[in-house]
Amino acid sequence: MVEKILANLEKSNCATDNTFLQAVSEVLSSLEPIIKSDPRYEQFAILERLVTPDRIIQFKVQWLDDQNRVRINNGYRIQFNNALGPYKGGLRFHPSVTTGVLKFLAFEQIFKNSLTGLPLGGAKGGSDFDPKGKSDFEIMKFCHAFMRELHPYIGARVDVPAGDIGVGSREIGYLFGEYKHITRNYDGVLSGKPYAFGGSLMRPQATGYGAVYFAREMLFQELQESLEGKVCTVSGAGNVAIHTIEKLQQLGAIVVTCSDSDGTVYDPKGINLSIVRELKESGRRRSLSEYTQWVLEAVYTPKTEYPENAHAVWQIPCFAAFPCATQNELTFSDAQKLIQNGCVAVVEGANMPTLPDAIELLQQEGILFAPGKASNAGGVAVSEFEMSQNASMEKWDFDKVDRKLDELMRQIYKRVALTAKEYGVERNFVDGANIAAFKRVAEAMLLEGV
Ligand code: NDP
Ligand code: 2IT
Repeated sequence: MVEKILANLEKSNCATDNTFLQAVSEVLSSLEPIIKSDPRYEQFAILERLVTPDRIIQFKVQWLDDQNRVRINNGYRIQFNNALGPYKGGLRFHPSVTTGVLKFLAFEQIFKNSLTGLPLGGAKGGSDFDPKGKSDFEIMKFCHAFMRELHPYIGARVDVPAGDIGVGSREIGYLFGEYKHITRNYDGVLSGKPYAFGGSLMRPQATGYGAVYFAREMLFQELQESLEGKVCTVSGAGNVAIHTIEKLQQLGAIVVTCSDSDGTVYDPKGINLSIVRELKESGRRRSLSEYTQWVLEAVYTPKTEYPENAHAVWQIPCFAAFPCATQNELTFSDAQKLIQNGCVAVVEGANMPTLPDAIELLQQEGILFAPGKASNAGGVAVSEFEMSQNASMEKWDFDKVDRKLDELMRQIYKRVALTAKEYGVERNFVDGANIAAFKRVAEAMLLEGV
């Protein structure tokens, strides 16, 4: 049955949708053993319905740049599945955004949100707009134009977008400003808002901190190991990477790498996060190559030096690796290098950063592999905490949110590990995550009817 669904999907989706097909294929192969266990799955076409988005909204975004020239971008929102709650998922602003990429992200989001145990459906959206090199005023004008088109489709109980690549609290602030202006409705229609008006404490930190909480629990339960004193490698230099590094350092780990779209920094003494923040959080994103101006012993490797499908970050020996940049950034040869260098765990902060053959190899070699839909779910979980605070007009303190996040990440680990064990694939956290997430969504779909 799984093969038939995949074949149909390949026919009905275009060639550029390969990341979507990659995500679906991974999930369906995990589900193969359980699909026969309940005849209702086939009878009510649960799989076919699950791989088909509820709707794909596409719109034109037209805006004026600082020279008053007219600019046009494509905008999207993909509402994939709302069996468990309002559609929920981030917005990505990056030139590589297409419906294919957003379909993969929205599809993954259904399962991630299910794993949190919270009432959230799955969605994703964004634009091929490139925020790099744009002035603050241009970002504001673009966000306002984007929301002018998006606003009819979202709502606090309908669909609640948040941030992703290229979208942080500044962009969410501008998007909210326009939403309020048009609708005169001051509700929690977006999460990841600035703390000054409706945002939750800890949302900026949540994805990275959550990934480290997941790693800590997994390492303790599986290997009775801690992160203290251990060398870790992190890719990316954005929201998720920065907060992953921050929490790892707080727990006593030595993080020796970070990277951006142009290259990788290796700092054997440990990454100086204030420098990374200075380069990456000051509005316009500067290149990490500037890091070596401050730290002379650090080595910067431009991306172009790694032509053979290998990435500089994963060549560095480490105890645990945290891919936190983007999809398909950890390849088979990277996995070989990690294994050769004695790495014991790979924990995904990004969405689908590891290629399927690399995952298979890591698992075969007994490396603990935490899939993003489990280990990076802390971000969307704290988004839901923000929705709760907005709905009840409350403000929770930092410690409360942090405690709840830590507890939730431990629960996700437990759910995933126990499910894997229950289905005879112990320590296969990919299958554990896909099966546990699927069962919750499928049950809701069955109870709600066709
Ligand atoms: P940011 O925009 O803050 O940072 C993204 C980082 O990845 C930057 O360092 C960027 O480099 C690099 N990057 C982006 N695209 C590419 C590319 N095509 N090739 C190489 N490097 C690239 O995004 P986030 O940190 O928010 O997101 C990172 C990952 O985490 C994504 O996969 C996202 O989907 C996922 N995620 C994010 C969550 C969140 O709450 N923000 C929640 C869960 C998952 P440069 O600086 O050069 O642009
Ligand atoms: O991939 C993700 O989980 C996110 N970008 C965050 C989604 C959210 O709604 O907070």
